[in-house]
Amino acid sequence: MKTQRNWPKGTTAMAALAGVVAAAVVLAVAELIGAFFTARATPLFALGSTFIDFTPPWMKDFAIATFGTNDKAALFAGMGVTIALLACVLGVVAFRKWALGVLGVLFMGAVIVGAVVTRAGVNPVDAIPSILGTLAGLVVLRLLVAPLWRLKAWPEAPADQSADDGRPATSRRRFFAAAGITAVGAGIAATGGRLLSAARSNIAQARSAMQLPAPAKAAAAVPEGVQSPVAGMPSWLTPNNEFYRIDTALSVPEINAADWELRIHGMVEEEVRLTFQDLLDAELIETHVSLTCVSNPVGGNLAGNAKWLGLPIREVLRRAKPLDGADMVLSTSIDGFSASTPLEVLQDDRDAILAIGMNGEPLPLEHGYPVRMVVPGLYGFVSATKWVVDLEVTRFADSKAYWTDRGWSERGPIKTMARVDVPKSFAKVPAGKVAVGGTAWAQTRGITKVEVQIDNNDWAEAELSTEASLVTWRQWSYQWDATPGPHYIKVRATDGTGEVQTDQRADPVPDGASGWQSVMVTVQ
Ligand SMILES: Nc1nc2c(c(=O)[nH]1)N[C@H]1C(S)=C(S)[C@@H](COP(=O)(O)O)O[C@H]1N2
Ligand SMILES: [Mo]
Repeated sequence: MKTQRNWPKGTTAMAALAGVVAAAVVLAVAELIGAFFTARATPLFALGSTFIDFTPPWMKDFAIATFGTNDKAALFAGMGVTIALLACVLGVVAFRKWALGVLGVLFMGAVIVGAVVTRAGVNPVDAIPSILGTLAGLVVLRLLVAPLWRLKAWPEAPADQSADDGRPATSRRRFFAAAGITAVGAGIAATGGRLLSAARSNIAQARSAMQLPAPAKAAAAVPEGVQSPVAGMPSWLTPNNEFYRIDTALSVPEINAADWELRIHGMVEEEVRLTFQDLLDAELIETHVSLTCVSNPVGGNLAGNAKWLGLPIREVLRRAKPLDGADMVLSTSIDGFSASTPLEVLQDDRDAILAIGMNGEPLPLEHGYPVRMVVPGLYGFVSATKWVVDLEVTRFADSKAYWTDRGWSERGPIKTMARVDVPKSFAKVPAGKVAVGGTAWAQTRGITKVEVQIDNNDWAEAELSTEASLVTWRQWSYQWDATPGPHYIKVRATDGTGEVQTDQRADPVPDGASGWQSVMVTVQ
């Protein structure tokens, strides 16, 4: 049977383009109207966040290994391509069978609305931008597809039709003009939406204006010599803008410090509520602590060292009085992320804190403003909850944290790790004396030795920089007499318990990577 697809060439491509323009309108209108709602309610953020929540551990691991801290940009790019492809299909479907196209668009709209309303801290009214965006997209799709239908009718139309309306060339011109104007309009609406929501948010301004109180107990002075003398080493103290960032938040939660409240509840004698003012008024301590991400591959740079200002969590727990049998604190962020931390770790003298300051400034928004947890010795995924609003005293047997539900471990003590920072992998260096430098960490146990092995020679002891504390990383350096040719530099650390870093290779999933880093360099 012969189909009656006698449309001029290119009509299907134009229909696909109509779909893409309509999708752009959906997103742009939602973005513009969304400026008056929570940022997490815009379609891209909601869809992306939902996608992240359903990401299996191997894929998260892959994304971080491949894109590092650019994983979010990669996600947006992937989403953009997927949405554009779906939009092409919907455009063609709408052109062939309008009713089916409408159904498809409404289905996509429903998916977006579903993603929006299921985000933590999002209200049903926050669906309004997505609903209006979907309707606007539907209208645009109709307006763009209709002239294409006239193209289809053209070959059978009488040649003497007076108006040139419907003539392929005219229809085509009109189509591209309409599509172009709509696309530009969508771009303006989207940009306007971004600017508007930035202008409406005064959280960043409130943060810059905030004065941190002086600590009741200042950090121990950093001794001389913590910085390795090797040129090109990262700074012992990581500046805030260079501190690695890892989280599931596609848009940084914006919390008004004046509205912030922390609820401590669950297996406690007394429920406690803490305001930001309570924190400002409390006896705060300052402490240097190195954070590490469980997703850090061997040799990776998902670790940082900062001076934190905050209230020891044990003080808060002392007021709440945990009940017998409790062994875990589930901390939850305003955006739904959660971490399971052993109760005793928050009560011992390691100074786990509710931090409000980072390197002398209020926490940067992306590092948890106004309040986050900092727990020495544990990977971030089980301890370092940013934008924290809830502490539930509970039991490991009763509750699971965000990543534990996704195949990662329920506990996460940091594994001993040594890293080569200089020279870089695959570097070319001149023969002779080569300065090798790196960083090692084993928070709460400390680093007592770092050894370097060139090719298969004997292990040689590196020179350790001064140790600041057991909960901060330690730099090291090594003088290497390099001979021409390709060489491998291997490194391993020994922690304060005398245990040598294992050479047993393990992936980050489920509880952190292990193994020795080996760096290939070419000596010329
Ligand atoms: N709210 C929230 N807090 C979070 C996370 C998150 O996804 N959401 N990620 C955790 C992980 S896995 C790590 S390694 C640290 C990283 O903290 P940083 O981004 O300040 O370096 O934050 C932790 N706190
Ligand atoms: Mo992490």
